Amino acid sequence: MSQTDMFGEPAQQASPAQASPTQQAAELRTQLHHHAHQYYVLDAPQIPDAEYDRLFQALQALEEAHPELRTDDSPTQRVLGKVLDGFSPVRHAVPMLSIRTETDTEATGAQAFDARVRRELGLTEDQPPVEYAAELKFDGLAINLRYEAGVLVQAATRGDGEQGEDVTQNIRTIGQIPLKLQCAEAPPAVLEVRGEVYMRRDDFEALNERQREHGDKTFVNPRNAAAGAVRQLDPAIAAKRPLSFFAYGLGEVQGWAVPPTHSGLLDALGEMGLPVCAERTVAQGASGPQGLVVFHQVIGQRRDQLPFDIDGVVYKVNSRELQERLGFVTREPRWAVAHKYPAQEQLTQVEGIDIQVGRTGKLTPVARLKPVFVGGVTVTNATLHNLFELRRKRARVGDTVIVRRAGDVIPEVVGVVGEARASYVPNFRMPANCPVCGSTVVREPREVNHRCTGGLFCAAQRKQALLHFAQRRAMDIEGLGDKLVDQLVDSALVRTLPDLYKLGLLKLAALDRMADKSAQNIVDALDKSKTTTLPRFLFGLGIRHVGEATAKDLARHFGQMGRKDDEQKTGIMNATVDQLLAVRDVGPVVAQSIHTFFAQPHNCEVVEQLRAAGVTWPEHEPSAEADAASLPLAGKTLVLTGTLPTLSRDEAKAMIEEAGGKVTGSVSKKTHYVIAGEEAGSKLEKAQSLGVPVLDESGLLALLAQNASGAVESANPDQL
Ligand code: D41
Repeated sequence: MSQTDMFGEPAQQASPAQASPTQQAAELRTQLHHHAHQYYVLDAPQIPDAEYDRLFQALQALEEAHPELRTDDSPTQRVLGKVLDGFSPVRHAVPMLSIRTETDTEATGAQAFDARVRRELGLTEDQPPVEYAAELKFDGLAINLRYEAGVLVQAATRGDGEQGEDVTQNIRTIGQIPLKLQCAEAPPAVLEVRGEVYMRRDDFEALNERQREHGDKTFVNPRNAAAGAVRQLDPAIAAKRPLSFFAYGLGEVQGWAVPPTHSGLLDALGEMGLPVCAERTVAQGASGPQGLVVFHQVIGQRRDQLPFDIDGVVYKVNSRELQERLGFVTREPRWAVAHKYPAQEQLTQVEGIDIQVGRTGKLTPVARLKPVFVGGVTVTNATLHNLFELRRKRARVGDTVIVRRAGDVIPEVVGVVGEARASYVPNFRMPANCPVCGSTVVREPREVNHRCTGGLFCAAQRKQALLHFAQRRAMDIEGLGDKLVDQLVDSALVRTLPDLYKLGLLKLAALDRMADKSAQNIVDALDKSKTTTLPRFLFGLGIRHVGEATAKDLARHFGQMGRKDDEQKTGIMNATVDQLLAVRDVGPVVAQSIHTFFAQPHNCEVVEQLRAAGVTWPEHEPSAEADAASLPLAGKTLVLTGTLPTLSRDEAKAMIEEAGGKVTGSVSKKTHYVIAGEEAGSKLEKAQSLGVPVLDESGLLALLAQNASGAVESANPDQL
């Protein structure tokens, strides 16, 4: 919501002519508080931004004309001009406790907590289960908000728990934090709300993007960015850092009947206009702690999809009375525990920066790291992507860096901590020659990547090309992995793809550490791979920009590989750029790349030699019918979720693709249909919230049958 300094006309409906300026100001504030809550907290604005701005400017004009009407809780007073010299200390009325943290990765953490609580309460097995509230553990910084008579008067950091710092000015700039509580009755005389200030991941990305544009320093993660913003001495700068807040507890309270449960407390705080996270649950009944175990698991699976970082979940005894009976030890309540997930970020040292050469010759700088356990695995190296990323992150040998591994993504170096280097470390440079084959390294204009020009002369590219050819989704040569490919290339037994089929038992068995049985398995796998399909073969060739999907499209469109010496000039090998452009989803870059590939005699030679070695695939005549545009699901994007009653996921996917449709992993406004089966999860909810049509299996079959008359007869594109 933009809040400009411009003075506007006071909004008519908000300032009836007979009302006094005091009444007018009060009315405008009420409206503005309400709409700010709708916008920032509920994410459900009821009026356009321009209308909000009009109300805001009307209030500003009124306060300008009558400065005595200005109040601390006025929405005009969020950003105050003064730059601070430092933060004043604040003694907390009630100490800010910390929370006991369990880092064990066992799902049983909740059961251990329950057992401890029951023991401390002196409950025996035959007594009923204790009720628990479970919530997220936000990765931000703890803040105490002090409201007096419903008005925000102070915000302080946790500090050492006894004494923190006064960060009121900066906290006031957070739109989500109400300057005034919404209370049906008289507001509490004193209400201290505790919670976490954090930054959403999208806000963090946008902030870093802005910082980069202005040549300012970027932040390593949302937590650091949030902490920096809260402790920013210039509130005008703090106001530009997009922060958010979630409430999770109380400090001092006077004149308020605190709800008897933690879940009730969070509900009540929500009703007062404070942001509380909806991702929470109450585990009650006989299953008691089991509900917490499930919560921990479910949230753990969805962690990467949340819009903000969390580092665990928190379990709390729900009843206030029991909380009081349990009390605390050494600043940690006995009634709460944080159950952490494996950290997604860890600190470690860069021991070196290596260069990896990929299949297409791309040089990737990779940080060699002191081994560190992160995201559930031990990481020894992490990509730095390219020279520009590396420079941007300022990573050098000897630096302490933050390594992140979220979900299944490749570990990466997020940034460097601290500036001080023990001694001068030269800036990293890309080598002028490929570290593997010595060929010249180039960087094309406007490209960020450096490339080795050695092509298949380069052993690194050869190895990657072989691995690409052998992978499951291509020729599926079982047993031909990293180690074997290294051996085959290093011993010069294999130089080109066709060499693989000349290996034979004797040569394989003669390799180091190769048992006869294993050698036989490889021979069998190679034999088996010879009977393949056109899309697999095409994909396996490793033509730049030709992934699995494009390979399928090409196979469907052309039906045949073709031969260079064919007078008719049919098939993919002979296709002109224009003919290639007629294939669905093939644009100029892809078309050019395919054309260039087959314009190289050595590439055509490879295809011929593979054929000569016995590699075969079924072909068909190119037909207009086979053209994608005429297929029933042409141009449609579908998402599969849950378990379908009769079709496996792969079968359903193949049927959709064969009908010209695309299957993607996530639901968006652009999704045409979601096919939902048993136990469909968040994708189904998302579809419903976006109004994307949802079909079950029979709905899918009906869709496929609709105008299947026009579709290709043979079916699986994989078996063309
Ligand atoms: O999300 C959090 N980081 C979080 C922190 C939470 N959800 N609940 C918390 N509850 C407490 C008690 C039990 C003491 C009210 C906390 C914290 N404390 C906390 N975080 C840092 C210091 C204290």
